[in-house]
Amino acid sequence: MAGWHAAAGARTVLLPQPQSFCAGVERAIEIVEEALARFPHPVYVRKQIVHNLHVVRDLADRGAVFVDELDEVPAGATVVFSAHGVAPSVHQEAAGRRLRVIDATCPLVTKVHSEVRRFARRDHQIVLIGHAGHEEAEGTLGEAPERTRLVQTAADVAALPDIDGPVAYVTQTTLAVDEVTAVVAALRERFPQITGPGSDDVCYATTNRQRAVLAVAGESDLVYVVGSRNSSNSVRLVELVERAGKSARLIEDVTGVRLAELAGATTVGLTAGASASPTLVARIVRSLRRLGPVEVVERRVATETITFNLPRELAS
Ligand code: 10E
Ligand code: SF4
Repeated sequence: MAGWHAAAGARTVLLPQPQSFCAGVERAIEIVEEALARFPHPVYVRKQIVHNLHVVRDLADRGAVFVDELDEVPAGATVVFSAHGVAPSVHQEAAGRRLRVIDATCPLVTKVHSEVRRFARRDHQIVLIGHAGHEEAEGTLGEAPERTRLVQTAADVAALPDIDGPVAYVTQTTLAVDEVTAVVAALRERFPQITGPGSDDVCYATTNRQRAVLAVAGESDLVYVVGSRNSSNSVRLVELVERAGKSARLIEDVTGVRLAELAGATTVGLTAGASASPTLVARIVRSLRRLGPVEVVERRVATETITFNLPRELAS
């Protein structure tokens, strides 16, 4: 194999923990599995249930039909809403079409939607820190579109118009903690009276995966992050490692591993975003073992025990 000799040799693989599936993703996958088991097929899923190619392919193989918009779902059929959440207008459209809806929105995303509604009821103008075009941001914006503005950076904050009256901010759940801190600081300077969420909107899983990858980045010659391109939390992990001055690469699975970059990389960090399965990580470790002896070292910064109940429609 070309490059095999250069890449061969003993190496250490550092596995930051936590990594891989979070509670919201596990719940969303289980919701589709349960819907497939209980309801007449086809079971439709609006958008990717989570932003991972392998998860989507696997559920599609088992009968789930992924669609972009509700008008692709026949009246009366069952449709699952993705873990990223939807705007109220999507719920209204589904009700109008007499669809059986099973909502796989992560409860921690639902919490952000509730904050927006609460601020809106109190007549606040709202700033959402998030990424334009991302499904979670679209859904959250949809709670109070007439009074919510989206910003991504401190420069976006500077470009905001003056706002009369009370102002509040909320955030997407999968942002980089250090970036949110910078944008919130800019918001506080611009709007000293601004109120925020009771506790941070960046969720426990995002925070833990970021802390964990930073705990191994310094020692790693290269860090692989397993995840799909459209997975915000996975991309944030890559950027975080790069901001720490180290090399990182997002790979979909073992096929993304390049022998050329492993030459001289005797310590490799290996993590996975919240929507990437741990089996993808295990396969990469197995393939690295074909290049020589591998010592796997786990670095755990937190233990996650959180689980979420299934929605009412599937609870019994
Ligand atoms: O692109 P994201 O990181 O928001 O989503 P993902 O599907 O890769 O990971 C799960 C995160 C969710 C559902 C958003 N809170
Ligand atoms: Fe929920 Fe956080 Fe996982 Fe998103 S990343 S699904 S908010 S637990």
